[in-house]
Formats: sequence, C-alpha cells, structure tokens
Amino acid sequence: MPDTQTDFTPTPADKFTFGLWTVGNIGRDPFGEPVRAPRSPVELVHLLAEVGAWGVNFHDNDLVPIDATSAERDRIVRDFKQALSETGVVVPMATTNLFTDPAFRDGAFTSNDAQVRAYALQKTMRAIDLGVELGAKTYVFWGGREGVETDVAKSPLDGLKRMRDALNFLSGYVRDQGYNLRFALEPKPNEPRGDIYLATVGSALAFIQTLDHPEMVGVNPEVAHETMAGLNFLHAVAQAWDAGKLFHIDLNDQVIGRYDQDFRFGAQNPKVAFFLVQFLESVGYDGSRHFDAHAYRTADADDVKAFARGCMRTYLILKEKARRFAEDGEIQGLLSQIRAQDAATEPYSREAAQALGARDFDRQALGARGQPYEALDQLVIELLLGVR
Ligand code: GCO
Ligand code: MN
Ligand code: MN
Repeated sequence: MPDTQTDFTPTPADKFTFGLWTVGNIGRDPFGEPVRAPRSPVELVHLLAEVGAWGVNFHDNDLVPIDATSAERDRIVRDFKQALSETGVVVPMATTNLFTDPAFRDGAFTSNDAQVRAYALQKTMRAIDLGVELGAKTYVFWGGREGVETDVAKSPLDGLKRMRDALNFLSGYVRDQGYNLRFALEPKPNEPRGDIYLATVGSALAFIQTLDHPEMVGVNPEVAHETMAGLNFLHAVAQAWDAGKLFHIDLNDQVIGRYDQDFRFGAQNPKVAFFLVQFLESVGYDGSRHFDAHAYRTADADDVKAFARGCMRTYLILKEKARRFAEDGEIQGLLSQIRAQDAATEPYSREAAQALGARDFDRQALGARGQPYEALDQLVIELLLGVR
C-alpha cells in the first residue's frame, strides 16, 4: 500500500479546505478586469473533490447572491447539497460577506449608521443559519470594512464597543438557536480599509476576554495578515494555541510590506511555512487547514488546479520534512546540546526566593557561552533544500 504521507496525496484526514472564493477567484484586481470565467458553487465543489480537498467554505453570497429570491436560494442550496453528497466534500466553516456591498462602505458592525449595523446583524444571522444548515461548526468574522481611513471618522473606542455589541448579540443568537457553532475572529491590519480594527492576533485575543461568551470565540490567524503587519506568524499562532483559541487557520503566503498577495501556501517563504507546519502537527492542531489564497492572475483553469494542488502538496512535503527533522541525528544532537543547560523554573516560595537571593552566578562564564544556532539553522535549510 502506498504511504499517502510520502507520495503527498491529500486525504480527508489532512483536513484541507478551500473557500469558494479562492479557487473561484476570477482574477479581478484594482487595475484590471476579470481574467477567468466565473464558476458555479457546484462546479467548484467538483473541482475541489477532483484535486483532493476535504472541505469547502463560503461567504453567504459566494453561494446565494445577495439579491436572490427565497425560491432561488432554496434551489441553489439544494443543488449545492447534492454536489456535496455526490463528492463527499464537507462544509466545516462559513462566514458573511460584510464588505462587497456599498451599504458596508463605512463598516458593517462598526458603521456610524445604526441601520447599517442592524442590517449587518440580520445578514449575519441569516448567513449563520445557512452555514449551520450545510454543516459548518466554525463561523469566521473577518472585519474587512471595520475600520477607517481617518480617525476623525470615529473613535476607536466606538469601534471596539460596536464590535463587542455585535459579537455579543450573535453569540446570544447562536446559543438561543441551540447551534453547535464557534466563532473565529480573523485579524488583518489594513486592506481594504486604511486601518482595520483589531489588527493583529494579539489584539483579538485580548478583545475576546471582554465578550459575554469568551468561551465560544477564538481566532482565525492568516499567514498574509500578520506578515503584512511585519510580525512573526508562528509566534501569533503559538500564542493563540497557548490560549486555547486556535479555532481555525488561513494558510497562504505574502511578502512583508506588499499589497495583500494571497499567494499559494509556502510559495514565498518555505522556511516560515515549515516552522508553521511543524508547529501545527506537533501540538496536535486538529482543525481545518484552510487555504485562503488564490492563483496568480496569469493562471488559466488548469493552472488554478495546479495552484490548489500545490498548496496541499507543499503542506504535506513540509509535514514530511518535520518528520525527518525529528529523526535527524545531527539536528537532534544539536538540539540536545542547546537544551543541556535547561531546567524547570522553580515556582515561588519564600525558601526558593531566599536560596536564589544567596546564589552565586559567574556572570562572565554565562556571557562567554555561545549557541550553535548557525549550524542548526543551516541544517534546516539543507533539509528544506533537499540535500539531507
Ligand atoms: C482577506 C481575508 C478574507 C477572509 C474571508 C473569510 O484578506 O480578504 O483573508 O479572505 O478570510 O472573508 O472570512
Ligand atoms: Mn486575507
Ligand atoms: Mn482570510
């Protein structure tokens, strides 16, 4: 039997998912018209099944157009369910489009217009119903328009209060409906707004603790978003994990300081992607590995499949590299050397404090000690470059 983890063929156990908007991206950008024909949700489910993905996620309006009648909605949902059952593709996550329609030009939950805020809540309740009907267990909140270009427009305190009011309202709704659904906040520093509220994973984690039901709210960190902010994505993910809040993850790639690129996972910085995959696999993260990326605008329909396959294949290759890292004698030898001086920190007690106060340290000897991180990092590079 072939070893599925070494021929890099995705299996359902890998929990690879894509949004309808990712493989369905038509290649429009601020400077140019679409370059790829739109494909229906049913076609996209079949495409995802063909490339070996486990699940599909969607915004309400990726599936049901914003102006659909209820008869149209029912027909679309029926066809979509049929595609899911024909292919075995599942829906682990859903979300709301609160950014495309002009009504949301000044934000949805944080708009200065209370009617817009109410409409955004109503739209989200309906989208939650739709997601739950299709099996979603995680509901993502990406506040693309929740921000400002100028702080004269609104106080950031109002921004936070309105976000809190909205999330509290929607947690109440989910609880009242008896839905088995958790929320995941997806921070992003900017784009499409000049500045978006709750810009980083760290800010979202602190904000969650101020909600009425913090236990049902976690985060959905995205590689590109922390990278746009110039931050270390692995550190953000580790902090979310440490807090028990890593409910979902958006994988893609990005160059620091550029526009929001949404590159194929691992395309830009395979070393960063390696440490991330190694982390997710070693801690036992068991949620979706969601690729929130899209193919280059130059891609045709076949190249879109190459893009989707590439995201999953790179993840599996890096997972295999992590396994080799753990089995590499030289790497493990250096790691033991690094940790040779380590010991658990004693918890506070009066005695421990007295003993520590009386201890003699040879400061110069401590400062004279080096660490072989150059050697170790080079071994990681060689592992990734395929020569070990
Ligand atoms: C972006 C975001 C979005 C969200 C999506 C799901 O930069 O546009 O990453 O793709 O992830 O709206 O919430
Ligand atoms: Mn993004
Ligand atoms: Mn995203």
